[in-house]
Amino acid sequence: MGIKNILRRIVSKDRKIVITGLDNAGKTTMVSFLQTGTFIEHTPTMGKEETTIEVQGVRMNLIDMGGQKDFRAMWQGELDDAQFAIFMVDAADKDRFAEAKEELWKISSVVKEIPLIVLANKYDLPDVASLSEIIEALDLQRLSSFEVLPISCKTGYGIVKAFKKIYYKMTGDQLTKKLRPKAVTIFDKGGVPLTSTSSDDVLKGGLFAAITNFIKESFNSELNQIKIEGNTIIFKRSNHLMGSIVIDDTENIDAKEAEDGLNELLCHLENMCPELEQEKLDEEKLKFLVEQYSTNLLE
Ligand SMILES: Nc1nc2c(ncn2[C@@H]2O[C@H](COP(=O)(O)OP(=O)(O)OP(=O)(O)O)[C@@H](O)[C@H]2O)c(=O)[nH]1
Ligand SMILES: [Mg+2]
Repeated sequence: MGIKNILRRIVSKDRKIVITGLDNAGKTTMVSFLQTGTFIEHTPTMGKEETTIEVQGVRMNLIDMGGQKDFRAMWQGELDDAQFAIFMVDAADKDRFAEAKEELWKISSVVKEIPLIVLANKYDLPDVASLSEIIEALDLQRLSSFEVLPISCKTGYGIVKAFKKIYYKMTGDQLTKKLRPKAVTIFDKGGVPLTSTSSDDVLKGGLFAAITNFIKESFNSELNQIKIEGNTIIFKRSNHLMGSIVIDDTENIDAKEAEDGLNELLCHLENMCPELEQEKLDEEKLKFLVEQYSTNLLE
């Protein structure tokens, strides 16, 4: 065996990430969101489930632990040879914070060996606890190191940010993000803009009008990409919606990646809005969904 083989072995070693937290916290929902880019309903995990995902050349072996009482005794054994620990808490279920604290503290000695991140889930719900309330309720300041991040495994809110953090803590490298759009706009089937999110006031000038015109025109053509005022606009259609994404030409544009990002968002919206099948449209809901999901695209 040559030196290259040995190096490859070390470099390509899977990183083991163990995901713990009370039952119903949303652990399995997060794993499936990472795999599919959208929300899927799951039944409670019996024992544990293993999944491998690849993030920028690093293979992450996600161990999704069952959170019901009977399975909690298994957590420590899995954590013993892990490289990273996630503890997930349902931020809307304040009545169970004391129970969550108790379980977290049972495994708290892991922080001496590996990084631990607390994910405060369900941040799509209106009545969630603030991060400082969670820090206090779980007594996190007493840990030698901790980090809490808000996410939603239903809408995707904060997921990329959380995984960037996890990747950095585990590898010491920054997860580079190639796609950095300036704006994302969703239109109805007729080309009427429904909602727009942008990283600055990029849509204030003539650009927004230009995008809207472009969308109308592209009905009659195969055109799905144009350049306006130093920007590239990419356009995509799903069953009931349309979307556009604006990228600065000074960025190293990977059109395929931009299209994939937009496509993921559209698939997610179609999945979350089954009422679209009945030609019904809830604009407020759509706005909220785009806002939450866009945290993964705009940053
Ligand atoms: N509103 C909302 N519901 C969520 C979110 N994430 C998960 N859920 C719901 O919470 C419930 C539990 O999700 P699971 O992913 O099965 O929870 P779990 O932590 O894997 O539970 P165990 O396997 O029993 O440990 C499901 O009904 C999910 O649809 C979220 O971000 N927002
Ligand atoms: Mg589960």
